[in-house]
Amino acid sequence: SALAMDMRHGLMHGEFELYFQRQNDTQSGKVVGFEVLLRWTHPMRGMVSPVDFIPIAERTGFIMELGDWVLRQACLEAVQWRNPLCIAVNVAPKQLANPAFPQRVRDILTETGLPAERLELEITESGIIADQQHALNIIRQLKSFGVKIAMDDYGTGYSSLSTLQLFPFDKIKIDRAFIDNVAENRQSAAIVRSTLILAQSLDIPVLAEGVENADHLKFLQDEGCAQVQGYLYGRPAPLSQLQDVVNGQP
Ligand code: G
Ligand code: G
Ligand code: MN
Ligand code: NA
Repeated sequence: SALAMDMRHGLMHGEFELYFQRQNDTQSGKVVGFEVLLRWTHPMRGMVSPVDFIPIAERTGFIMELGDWVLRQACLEAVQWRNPLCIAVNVAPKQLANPAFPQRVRDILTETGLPAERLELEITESGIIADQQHALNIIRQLKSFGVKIAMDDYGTGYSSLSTLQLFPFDKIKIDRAFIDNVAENRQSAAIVRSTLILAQSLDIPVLAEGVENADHLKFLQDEGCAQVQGYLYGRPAPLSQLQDVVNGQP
């Protein structure tokens, strides 16, 4: 498609940019890291959402190049910060399935000098269900050199108990669909609570996404959710707007 061709051209011409969204400790309120979110400003169409271009990049295979660029760029940025905050980078299923992926990540860390402990990779269930053993093997390699693995969009897929038991996740990110109405909707509240209890029994910290207001935060504080991310703390923003956070007094 036209958009697929434009993406290739756009990557070479600097049309892609990284935005960063804070992740905060629920109790102290302190920033602990950022999720890295890709943005594309198309010369004719303006801002194109990743919801629209990531699926195309996945279909065409361009995600391999694009994902590589995101990872490298994010590490290059983060290594320059005065405050050694973590970065969480989204990894598409096709990237994760690539047997060369762990070595690629390792090379990027070596090239950029970012300590592996500062990098977390966010993967979705669709990235691990096709071939569980293969995915597990790749995840183990990544973890062997210190990279952390987060389960993204938790609750939207099968999210079965066996998935959580089989995969050595360092974090579970509850999808924002469940946080949205957590204060009013008993079903959402029940899902969030049971996820927190389950994660606690497996000793995996939980981050809640889409925290937009004080009611959301209060609920998550009361229920013992470790980390929060959402508009209450900050929208995804370019690094130029986050200088006080990454380079200021910690
Ligand atoms: O930034 P926003 O909340 O609009 O992102 C929309 C979707 O695009 C989310 O599901 C997010 O995970 C995905 N996304 C954003 N940046 C990247 C990226 O660099 N790689 C991949 N694979 N997905 C991304
Ligand atoms: O799918 P993933 O969790 O990777 O993507 C996160 C998406 O959620 C991004 O598109 C980001 O812009 C969006 N987002 C982040 N915080 C909030 C929030 O508080 N409310 C809403 N509605 N969306 C959010
Ligand atoms: Mn994510
Ligand atoms: Na998510």
